Amino acid sequence: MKMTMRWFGKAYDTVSLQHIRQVPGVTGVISTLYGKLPGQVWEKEEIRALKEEVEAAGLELSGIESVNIHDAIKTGAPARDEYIENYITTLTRLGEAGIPMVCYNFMPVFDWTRTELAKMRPDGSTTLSYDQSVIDTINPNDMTSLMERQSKGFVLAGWEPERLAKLKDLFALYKDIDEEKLFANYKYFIEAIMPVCERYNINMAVHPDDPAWSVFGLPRIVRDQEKLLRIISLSDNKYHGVTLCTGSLGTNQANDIPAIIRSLKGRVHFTHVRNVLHTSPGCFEESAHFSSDGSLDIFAIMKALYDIGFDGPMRPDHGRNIWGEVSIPGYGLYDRALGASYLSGLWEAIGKM
Ligand code: CS2
Ligand code: MN
Repeated sequence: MKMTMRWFGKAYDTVSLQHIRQVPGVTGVISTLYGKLPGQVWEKEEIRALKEEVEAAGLELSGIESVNIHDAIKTGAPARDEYIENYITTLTRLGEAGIPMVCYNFMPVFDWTRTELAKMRPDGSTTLSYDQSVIDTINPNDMTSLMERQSKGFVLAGWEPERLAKLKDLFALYKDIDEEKLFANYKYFIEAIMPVCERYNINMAVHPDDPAWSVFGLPRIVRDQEKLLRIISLSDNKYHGVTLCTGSLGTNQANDIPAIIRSLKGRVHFTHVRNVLHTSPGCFEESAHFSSDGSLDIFAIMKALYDIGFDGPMRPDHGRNIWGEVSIPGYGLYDRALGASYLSGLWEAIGKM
């Protein structure tokens, strides 16, 4: 396992590479070209500059999160081949730069979905939370403004205002898309990109849907053991794998995450480890990483990862905002640094057991 932290780039992040470098055990960052829209080709020069900047700070660029997938690909629209070509060009350039892993998701319209971005916890920290009853009563059109209102002016990954401005058209695109069609379109995409991944040794790591169920009637397929195994079976190629995000899969209490990890041996290419606290049915908040603070057994999760020989990048996922820190919601320095240290500590202990 390589411990990393997510970094959004100098222009967007409140956390610097120098800060990340000082978190014990962290050797790399996971980053992206944050301004890119799904479907846009990444320029060689931009990739090189990002890599050099990270390396100049004494860190490794351990992977990209995310290279987002255009909705034409997810819906199988006529323009998909053109967008797949663009995706392959970007992967080729990332491969030439030696990037070993690319994270992406296959969620229709909305990426991660929360109803509150700064819910106050008893200890005075704030965190991201989700309440299904809020989602059930609002119009999807209001979702973007709900998020925007709470974003404190920061750009939220996966919530590109340019894309979501055309929400009506987006929903129209998905009108006839059910789970089966999504699987078929996914297979078409993954088969098309595997040769370039093989050529450059790029592990592709699909991120689970968050929360792990359908929202606003849109199909979601990356959400439990059965579906993850079906996704893996779309291609025998070992470069086709998953981002094991415990916080996303853990939104559904029926998901046995250690069992899921064991069933995906060899195909877990990236891990996001964090905890969630279930407060009532359909409601949860993001707790501190410690097992004792949430509903997940983080030790059992780390043990399962250790047992399957996981050797890819890991990162603490969203953290709470603590000690008065103002940051991109979920992406402050302090709580993620505590999370990274806790996870590194568990890993060392498991190794010595
Ligand atoms: C998620 C996603 O892990 C996360 O922070 O909230 O935004 C994730 O980065 C994407 O779904 C991956 O494409
Ligand atoms: Mn995640």
